[in-house]
Amino acid sequence: MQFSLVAKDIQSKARAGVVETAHGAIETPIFMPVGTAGTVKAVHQRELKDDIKAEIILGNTYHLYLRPGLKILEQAGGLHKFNGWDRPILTDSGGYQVFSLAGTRKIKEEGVKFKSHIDGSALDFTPENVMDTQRTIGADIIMAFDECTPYPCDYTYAKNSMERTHRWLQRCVDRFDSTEPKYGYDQTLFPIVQGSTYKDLRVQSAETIASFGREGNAIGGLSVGEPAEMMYEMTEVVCDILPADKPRYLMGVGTPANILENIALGVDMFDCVLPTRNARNGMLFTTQGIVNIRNLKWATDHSPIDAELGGYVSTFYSKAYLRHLVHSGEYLAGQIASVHNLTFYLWLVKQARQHIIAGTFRDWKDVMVKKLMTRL
Ligand code: PRF
Repeated sequence: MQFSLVAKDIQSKARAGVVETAHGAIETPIFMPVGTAGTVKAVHQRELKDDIKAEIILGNTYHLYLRPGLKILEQAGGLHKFNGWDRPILTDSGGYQVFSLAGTRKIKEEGVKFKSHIDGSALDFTPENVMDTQRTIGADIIMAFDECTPYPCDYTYAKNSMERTHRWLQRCVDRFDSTEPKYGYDQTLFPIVQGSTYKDLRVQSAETIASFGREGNAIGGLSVGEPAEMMYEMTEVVCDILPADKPRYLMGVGTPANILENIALGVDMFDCVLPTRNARNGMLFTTQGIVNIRNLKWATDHSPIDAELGGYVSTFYSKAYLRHLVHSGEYLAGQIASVHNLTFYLWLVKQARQHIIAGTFRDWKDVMVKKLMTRL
């Protein structure tokens, strides 16, 4: 993997860059649609490419390990071959899903023992086997096995957990560096900064993570319920320490405003279920603000979902029609809303990139943050 910086904003810490992987290039800042189980819910690969213009998608080790399982993924020749997405893929390690989804779990130095959320069977994730699993899934970028602490989290727990995450990282690196890719193309391992909402822990963690000298770095443990200002404070502390010549990935963030504010602090990559999950509940992110398409006020609005955004579904279908589909419980509602929201998220980061290159990012961002979070 290669990263090159294309431009730096003069008014903020925002950057524009290019990440090159074995499955093609990604222009940063970028948003990665979440495809937990090897599918971005309700969206065809062709729509992801042609309409949404996604450049990289995310998969989850935890879900893919449970279903379809490693045997089938290996038979297929990896996840790219299995789902037909021939562009870059990043897999999260399970370090978050185990803590958010799994039932009873026991965290030990060796790893985490927990029960499957599907059939209750006993599972055991260790830094080593999570590296092996991600080798088999075959993502271009794979993530270290970490613990994402909840918010709030007491200092002692956060410190002990962070230190264990660092020890787990050493084991991830040892395993990853002593194994080969399974399908003939390179993979790269990103470590994850933790440290909850404590500045001194974030500094320690960022310094430790940077010292591993990997090709990219991630920031975890944020957007777990803390106030947005606290998240920005932590992101800034961490971005100022992580090397400038490597991409920085903020995991599981966020709203359009969160994304723009974190770009301004030096983050390059994002993922979040928000655009797709909220789409399935009738919440649309548009260039004019937030639309709850279930509201009566849209019943007679025959204008396009988002004329300014452009793109196929957002200009072809009207708000009134989409509202009708939602109220009728039609499958197409979730499909249209998901494609729309993702098109919007990809448009947003592309606009950010263009403004960074033009040197107008911060002024544009300040206007957009207010506009995009207005409820229409
Ligand atoms: N760790 C991992 N995945 C994540 C997170 C984390 O801390 C988060 C936190 N927002 C989202 N996804 N491995």
